[in-house]
Amino acid sequence: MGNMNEAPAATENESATTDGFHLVIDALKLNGITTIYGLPGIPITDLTRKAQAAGMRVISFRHEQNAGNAAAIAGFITQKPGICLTVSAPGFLNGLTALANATTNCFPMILISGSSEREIVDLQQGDYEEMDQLAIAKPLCKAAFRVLHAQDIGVGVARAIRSAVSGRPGGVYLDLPAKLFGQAMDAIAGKNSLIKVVDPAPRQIPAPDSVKRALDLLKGAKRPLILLGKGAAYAQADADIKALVEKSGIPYLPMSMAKGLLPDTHPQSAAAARSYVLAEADVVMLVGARLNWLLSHGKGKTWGAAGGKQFIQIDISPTEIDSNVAIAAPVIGDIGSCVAALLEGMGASFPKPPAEWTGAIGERRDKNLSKMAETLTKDPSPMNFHSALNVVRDIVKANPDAMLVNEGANALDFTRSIVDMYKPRKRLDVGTWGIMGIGMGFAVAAAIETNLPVIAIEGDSAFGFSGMEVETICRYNLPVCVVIFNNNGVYGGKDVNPTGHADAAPTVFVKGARYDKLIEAFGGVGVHATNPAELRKAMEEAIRSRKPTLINAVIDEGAGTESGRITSLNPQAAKKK
Ligand code: ADP
Ligand code: TPW
Repeated sequence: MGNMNEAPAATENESATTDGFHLVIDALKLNGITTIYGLPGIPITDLTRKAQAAGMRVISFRHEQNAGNAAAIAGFITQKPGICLTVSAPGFLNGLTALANATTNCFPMILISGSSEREIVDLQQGDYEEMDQLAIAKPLCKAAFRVLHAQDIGVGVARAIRSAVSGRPGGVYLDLPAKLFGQAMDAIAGKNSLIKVVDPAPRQIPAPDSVKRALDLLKGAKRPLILLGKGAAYAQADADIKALVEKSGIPYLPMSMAKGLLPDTHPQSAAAARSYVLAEADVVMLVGARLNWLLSHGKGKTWGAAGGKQFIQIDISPTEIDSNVAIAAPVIGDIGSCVAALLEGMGASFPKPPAEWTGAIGERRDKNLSKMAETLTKDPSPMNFHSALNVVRDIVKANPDAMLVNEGANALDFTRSIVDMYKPRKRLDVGTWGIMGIGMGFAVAAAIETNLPVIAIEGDSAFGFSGMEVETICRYNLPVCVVIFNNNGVYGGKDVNPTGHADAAPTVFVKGARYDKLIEAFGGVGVHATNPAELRKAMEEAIRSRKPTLINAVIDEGAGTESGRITSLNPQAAKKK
């Protein structure tokens, strides 16, 4: 006999409620976010399961930092905030490096972390993984929010999305206490509480007088130069940027992640005459690039002794202007709108730069390129960076759609200068901080977001920071080809312990390590390559087969220099040189 007081079996009533888990998932999906990069555990394990059940892609990592880096670079590639999901305290902290790095690099991402209960945290009563995460995240990101009630999830997610992608993009933290997930609410009310963000990154049209000021300055220049930064790559205004460069006839330099915005083989590229143009230019137009350390702060020897340079700066952030040197003509707006306005203002008869300037650049460029070509043809044994990168250069040329991830010191600097890029947003690297550890996270996201083959050129030290994610690459069967430039240590492997003690020198690793065996543990393809022919064959096969591959490329342990190209920032090493 049924008891009338018994809880009813699944009825309409039950299906008419929703909860925190589902509201988070629905809020993300409503805003076109379909992938979560994360790592499960209390209190978000069920969120990962339910998200997958709801049709989202949930990419599970082995360490949150790598999930965070994946989310950040997904944001850079897609202009949608990449989502990183972590557990509380330790998982949250593991994700923070990536969140801070995203903010520093202007990549939109949202770190969502489960957290302990406010009542216990605030009284410091020692909850499981207790930590005041919101307070800790705040100084490291653009914005930070906490949601306490299920009915506020829609607002919380909407605010997080807007904060990440509007204006200068960056990292956002969203704190979701464990209790929130189980909170039930009426399904219709829940649905109505969600917000589909309208125009999340509104265009910002530059003021017409700022555009005119910039054009007047450019017109009067004798030695103009355009500098394209990763902000220009992010903006996805590729056709207009190309038109601006070509219509003006002005030589340009791409910053590292702006390589390929125009093909590196473009006749106006001054990359092979970089120091000459930086020193000699009289008017420099920055397009989505900051005058930070990567550009010697816009002053000093790099920029020529004479001084008197004038800058035009296109940026979405008005407070970036004058950050290092005076900017004569700021143009504030989104790059798409600014470049379009400049193009329009140029009209049909914009003067081309003087031939003495473009001619002098051309001469230096040709000389440097032929010197480089000569170096690249040498075939020393063991390989050096040049002979190995000559192979990578050919492979990328033959596969211009492939995504290239790059980290290390020498492995980074030589790859940047030797491997030409042909298409926008293909080169993903250590960015503004020169951070090691982005490699495998970036590689996973590049594959997931684009489905294109990914080549990761990694210093052996750099690889170690995220190396365990080769399991992730194998698990999702991603078309990633990791090439480790193995020179037995940080910068190289030649240091010795001066005391004669058995401990290795601090920069030296196990000699002759076989990183290729690592991926074999997970069913991937491992290759040990000791010469350019073996490297070429293995890379070609990896791209053809799309199988997870790790190539251990043996490089002369004495081939690099300490700190690569930034030895000058390392006074001790500079003295040794
Ligand atoms: P790089 O390292 O390549 O020199 P930075 O990261 O230093 O580039 O600079 C990127 C700049 O681009 C930042 O100042 C940022 O505010 C700006 N930016 C990013 N996205 C946009 C955009 N859509 N429109 C205008 N400026 C942008
Ligand atoms: C998070 C300092 C800069 S470059 C580098 C380190 C440790 C590794 C260089 O050796 P690698 O490359 O990768 O083998 P190569 O080609 O020169 O041999 N911790 C972090 N970020 C940085 N930048 C460092 C340490 C560093």
